[in-house]
Amino acid sequence: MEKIIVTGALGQIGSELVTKLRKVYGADHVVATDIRKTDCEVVQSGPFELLDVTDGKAMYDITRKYDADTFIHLAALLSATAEAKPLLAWNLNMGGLVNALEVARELRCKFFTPSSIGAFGPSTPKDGTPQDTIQRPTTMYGVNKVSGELLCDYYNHKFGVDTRGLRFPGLISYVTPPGGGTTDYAVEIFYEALKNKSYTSYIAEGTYMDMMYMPDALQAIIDLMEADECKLKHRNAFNVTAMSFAPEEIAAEIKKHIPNFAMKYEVDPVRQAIAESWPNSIDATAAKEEWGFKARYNLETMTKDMLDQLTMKIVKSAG
Ligand code: VAH
Repeated sequence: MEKIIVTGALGQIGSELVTKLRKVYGADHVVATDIRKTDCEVVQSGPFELLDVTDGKAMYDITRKYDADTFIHLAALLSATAEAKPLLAWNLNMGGLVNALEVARELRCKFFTPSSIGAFGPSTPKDGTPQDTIQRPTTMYGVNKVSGELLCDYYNHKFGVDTRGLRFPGLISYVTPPGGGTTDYAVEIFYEALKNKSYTSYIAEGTYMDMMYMPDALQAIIDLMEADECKLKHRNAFNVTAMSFAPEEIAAEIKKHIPNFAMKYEVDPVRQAIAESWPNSIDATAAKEEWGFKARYNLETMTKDMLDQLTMKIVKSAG
């Protein structure tokens, strides 16, 4: 990767990925784009352009202006928002993806977009979900992700675009809070634990979902994009995961640091139904074997780092 363009650069993944890519490849080699512009590190630390991903011509013009050779497409609505606004989700998630793939095709860019464990559905094997298995999701987000996987594979075998993707689990981070996801409880809980020493979970006890700490997700994107193309038997998209836990388990881990932390439950039927349609734990063997995927954080080490980092963030913001 030499010159990289990123859409959705102010989102949960984008805001940290741009910062990491600029450290690795050089600030001027990473063009951040988003539909909004805020006064933040991503906008201040290198090239930034306003971009609505449903505007294919603007996307083409920006990509050409910077002579990008790599296109990382992150702009999308997450599962809970997509379920509330399914037509908007289809138009944005699929319209934006088609525009991005067309730009990658015309300008010969290497291409990355994330899929998700949301690409699986109730008929998928729930434990140790294989890389190649049934994908009949029952959410609009899942339909978008399966369609996106198929479209990215199509652009590879039809037009030779070097498309690659990862089926991300829930991502946990302390820089930019997520918005509109089903797994967001696993991020919110840390903010609430430090602020109120309690959290009311909208996901029920006993509901297992795959999760990953953001540093591992960012490294996985870089490792996949730098992998030798000849070694890839799969492309769109690889199962990757670091851990699988239920709400009571992350609560217990937090209690090791905040002994009087209290966990409560007020289940949101919509997000609970989404969570129950997803796997309990997926198998990442293909990613490990084909390009050396390795997660470095587990529930214990992620919890400690999240609490440490958020504490520093709160102290810093308090001045
Ligand atoms: C969501 N955080 O909750 C995203 C992710 C696996 C979950 O795709 O929609």
